[in-house]
Amino acid sequence: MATTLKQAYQPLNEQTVVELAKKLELFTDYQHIKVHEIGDGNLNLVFRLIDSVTGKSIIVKQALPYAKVVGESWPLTLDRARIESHSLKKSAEFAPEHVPEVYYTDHHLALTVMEDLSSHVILRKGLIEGIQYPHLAHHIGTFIAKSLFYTSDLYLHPYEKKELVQTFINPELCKITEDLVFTDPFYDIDTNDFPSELLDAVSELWTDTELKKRAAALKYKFLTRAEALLHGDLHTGSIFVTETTTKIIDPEFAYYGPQGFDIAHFFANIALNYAAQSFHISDPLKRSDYQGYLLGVIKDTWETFSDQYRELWKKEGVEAATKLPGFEEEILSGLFTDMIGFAGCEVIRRTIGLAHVEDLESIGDFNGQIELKKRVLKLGSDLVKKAESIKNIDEFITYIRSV
Ligand code: SR1
Ligand code: MG
Repeated sequence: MATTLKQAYQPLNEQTVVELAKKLELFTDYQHIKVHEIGDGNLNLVFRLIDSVTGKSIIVKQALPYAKVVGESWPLTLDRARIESHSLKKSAEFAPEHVPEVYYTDHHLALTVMEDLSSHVILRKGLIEGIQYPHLAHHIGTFIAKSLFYTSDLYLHPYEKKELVQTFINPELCKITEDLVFTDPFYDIDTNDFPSELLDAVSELWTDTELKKRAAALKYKFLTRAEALLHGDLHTGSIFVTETTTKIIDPEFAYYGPQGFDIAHFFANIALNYAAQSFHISDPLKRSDYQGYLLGVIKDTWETFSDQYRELWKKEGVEAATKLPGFEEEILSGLFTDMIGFAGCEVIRRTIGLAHVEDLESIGDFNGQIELKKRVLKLGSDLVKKAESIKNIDEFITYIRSV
């Protein structure tokens, strides 16, 4: 494969991406190459190239200089492609089975050539269809434990850790989260998006000073705590699954932040699916079985995560503090409390903020959807305000069950 293109940035299309593949010698023959733009996210172009004779396929992902979800009026740094490829490569050092392999990156063109995961489906879609993934909890718990531990001061030399903090300085993408997750949903700001039928419920949030203070405190942690390298946007649309494999994709929001953030976003999105299943599955027995599965995913993910984190701490911790008896429990308990609050913010913003989730939006019964969203907002608000008093994963699950 050629090593550098030295080309100025321009957005690719289905023709120019083949030219690029030729220059990079990604295939040996181009007669039977088929190309499709398959990006359905908010921000990027994603091309799938396949040789229809050999079956070999690859993904070329390119950042656009604006947020696709809004349009060219919202400019957005191309540097996120660098962040994404660095993050995928970092994760491949300790969890290669859970990320797509990166074949090539070009920071000028803001692109990454990577493994095609078309044999997988986006977890959010699978969950909406009511499919169970038996290894999901174990895989996500493992991935998060390793990501947090191996990129933290517990394991790295402080110089190495600070170098990584620098590599992953990601101000523009962090600002999106700071605004869309922690600020806008709590104020009357025009990025918010909800039907007028929700105005009373939303106004209650906007006038709840305690809620706003708690959300501000969580935002402050997001702004200031460089604890470990995060994915930064670990919702169920950032996870590819099959029955046996789990791949985490799209880490363009990666940065050094508070440890409870990623697991919170995973749990919040599972909780949103749990809520939506009251409408997606009409048979009460099947519904209760599936909702039980979802709560089991939350419990098993937390248990896998905390067990593995403790194990890594014990066996591979190098920082002096890792030798202090009981200190890991203090850190885990703080992480747990942060996690509850972050999950509450994510639940709220996915209901009334700029970026919604298909789980809720695909509910056909409009009045039912509105009533459910009111309960979801109450859940989010409770989680943010009562984070300190929720002491373990079973209590967290009890809150979700009440939605
Ligand atoms: C303008 S980006 C909107 C949302 O999409 C991404 O996936 C992040 O979740 C972001 O908040
Ligand atoms: Mg994404």
